[in-house]
Amino acid sequence: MKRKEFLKKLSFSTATILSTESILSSCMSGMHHGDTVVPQVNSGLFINPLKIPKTVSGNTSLVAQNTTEALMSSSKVSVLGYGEGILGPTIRVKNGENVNINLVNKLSDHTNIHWHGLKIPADMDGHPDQMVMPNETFNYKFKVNQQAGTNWYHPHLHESTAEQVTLGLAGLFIVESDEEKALGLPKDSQEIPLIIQDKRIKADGSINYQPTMKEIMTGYLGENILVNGTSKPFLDVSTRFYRLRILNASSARIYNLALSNKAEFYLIGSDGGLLFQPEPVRNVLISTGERVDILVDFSLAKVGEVVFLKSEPFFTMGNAQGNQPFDIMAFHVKSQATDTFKLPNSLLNFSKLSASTNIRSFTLTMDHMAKEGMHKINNKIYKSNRIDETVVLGSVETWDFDNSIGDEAHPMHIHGANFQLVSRMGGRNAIFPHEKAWKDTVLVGPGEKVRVMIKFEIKGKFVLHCHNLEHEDDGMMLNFEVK
Ligand SMILES: [Cu+2]
Repeated sequence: MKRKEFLKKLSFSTATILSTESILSSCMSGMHHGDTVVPQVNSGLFINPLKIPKTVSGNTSLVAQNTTEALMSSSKVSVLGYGEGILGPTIRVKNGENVNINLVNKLSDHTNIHWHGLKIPADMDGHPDQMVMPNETFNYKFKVNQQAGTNWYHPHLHESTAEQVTLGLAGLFIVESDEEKALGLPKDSQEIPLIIQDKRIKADGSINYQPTMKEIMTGYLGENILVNGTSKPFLDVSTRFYRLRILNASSARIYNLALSNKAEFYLIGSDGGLLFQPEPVRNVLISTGERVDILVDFSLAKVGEVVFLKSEPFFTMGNAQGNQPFDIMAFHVKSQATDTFKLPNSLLNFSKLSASTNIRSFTLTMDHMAKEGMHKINNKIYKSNRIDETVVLGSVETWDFDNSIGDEAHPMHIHGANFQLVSRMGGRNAIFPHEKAWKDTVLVGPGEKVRVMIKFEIKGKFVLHCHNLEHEDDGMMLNFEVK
């Protein structure tokens, strides 16, 4: 059976088994556009002040728990968080610092923390083997040894990562350095973290994470776009430069970020830290797990103007999403300001990897007839006790993520190492400005083969996986060991 026919049959059969509640809530919370879940576009004003997660040091305690949050209205609903309310605090440390974070598991389920983007020892990385059971604690202790950048943390379990992240377990982990400080980038109230997630909302206002069979294939897409756990958010700004540290913590939704006034903005960083130089762009496609650090010059707008951060349509990532524009948040340009900030010509000098000792290829496929796990890497699904690849410590290798025959998007993420892009063949056929820095997650679109060079500096057992969290939970992951 061809995949399209299969999808047609499947969408019919899943429609018949949907519960009354999910039919009701999907009718209430958004539109289904054929097979596509479309974000609500013109449904209400952006009237909720953007929540900003509190900032804590690297010496803290995170309590994973059931908590409440006013998500869609002023009445509080049940969510998950690393403290009071949805999400977790922003952890802010300086490169070289020792981190000591105690995770307390107050959930009824097991959990753990993966420090996405941090290059730390394998036994602290939150491998799916390393579980923290209910009512137990785990002390994450490591030294930060990497350049300044926007990283994040979230649970990393085999088969239930998506649910815990979607219900609220995620937070930012920002690394600072003297080199970065010397650039004088906008800070304090001009440095804004934006954690973007899409959610499906039940009739009672709480989050509905019950992916259908189709969504296990394509990824869970919610109709409501939240930023820092705020629905329809706005932020007051003045006519000056702002630094926005943006994380896509959605399960599967990709955003083509742009400003509603079509103004240029400047990419200054990506997953693994700063770029060589600011890159002026008018849009950036950010897949799940990726971060972009951007500068927006609101002096190009007039006082009284409203500028939206929005997602523009895109047509290169399969059929499930991308064909509608929608607003994400509003910036109210409220006051005039004199800005002394000058955009630097250069940001950070880092060496380009140029020689590797080995090439490995990872073929990404979707086998809808498979008995366990439809999404595969090299025709395998994840097995925790199987080491799929062994890598020599200190080596630089070339890895190909090959989605040439696939028709879905796979944001591929590696733990315990960073990489640099070498090429993208097929599909979009280009390396984009935000991909010109160290990265840990790269979007491999349908028909694309992305080649990266990876430097392996930490020994131990780590995972490579797709960061579409439904794909990951379905088994699109493998182990590699550096020794
Ligand atoms: Cu995937």
